[in-house]
Amino acid sequence: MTVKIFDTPEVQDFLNTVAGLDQDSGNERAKQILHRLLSDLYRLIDDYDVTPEEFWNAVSLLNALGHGTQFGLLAPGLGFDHYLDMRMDAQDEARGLAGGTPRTIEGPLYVAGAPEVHGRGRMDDGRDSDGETMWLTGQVRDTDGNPVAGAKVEVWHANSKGGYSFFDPTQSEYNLRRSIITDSQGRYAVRSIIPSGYGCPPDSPTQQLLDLLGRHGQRPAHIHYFISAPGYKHLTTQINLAGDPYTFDDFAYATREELVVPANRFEDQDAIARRELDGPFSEVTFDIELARTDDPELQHRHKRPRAKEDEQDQASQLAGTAKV
Ligand code: MBD
Ligand code: FE
Repeated sequence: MTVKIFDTPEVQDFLNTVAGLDQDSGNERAKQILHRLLSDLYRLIDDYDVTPEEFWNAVSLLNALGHGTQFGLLAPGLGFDHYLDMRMDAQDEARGLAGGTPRTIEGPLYVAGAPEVHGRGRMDDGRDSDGETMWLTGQVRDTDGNPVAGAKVEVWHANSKGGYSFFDPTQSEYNLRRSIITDSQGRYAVRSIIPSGYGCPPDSPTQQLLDLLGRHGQRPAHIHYFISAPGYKHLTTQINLAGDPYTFDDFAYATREELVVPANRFEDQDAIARRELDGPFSEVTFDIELARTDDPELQHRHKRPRAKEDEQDQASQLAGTAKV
């Protein structure tokens, strides 16, 4: 039998109590947001006649999502990361700060403190025998086309199995993670390996929920970027390699037309010899345009919990250097 109790004074009073609205201490914004969130969920339980069994199954799923980085994985799958991007795009538009290379989501797998290289360097440790050599190059420019020398280009990507160092204990520390400072022409060039796409672990709680929605948990091959320089808006973005079956079917909704980049394969002996390699390689070129801003807030990535970020902050404070 269906009953409706949400709109009764008892339930409304109860919600006020649960959200601490009758308490002097606590955080006012937290109370307002929790009150709204709980109200919406209580109403949903009433409207959909959610059974105790369904409710406790959901609790069990939430418990499972508490392990590892599972909630960080489900969040992009449910579109939250992309939705926050859409809001930041709209805010930039309203502030007159649109323009430049588009942003797209950071994802849950950044690790702070990667080794820094100037202009050129190598990102892979040479131990991934299935990884095809990739030269990743590009130029950072402002929206008028002038090169930005000394920009910081942080790059991180998966190996040939779709795994990221730090989260995948089989890889060496900071494998496929570098912070590159652009040269006098604003250029960067790193040798690495072509990444594979990522798939949510099939037995993970994230995939369980996606299964309920009839959705896959696959991402195309992609490469993450943070780009920053004094006087410019910090950019969080990624490129998606063209031709991947998931390039336009990303479970994390990070693909944008302007961010799809081909990997050009070279097989001729001359090109291979010129690069001092012993087999075919691919070239990926990604030029980046930064928008200007004088607002120091917008020149840095937004705060969020990130692997090793607090340690880095502490280390740079101890060294007496400016916190970035
Ligand atoms: C990834 O590599 C990623 O970038 C995102 C957003 C989610 C899962 C794995
Ligand atoms: Fe990723």
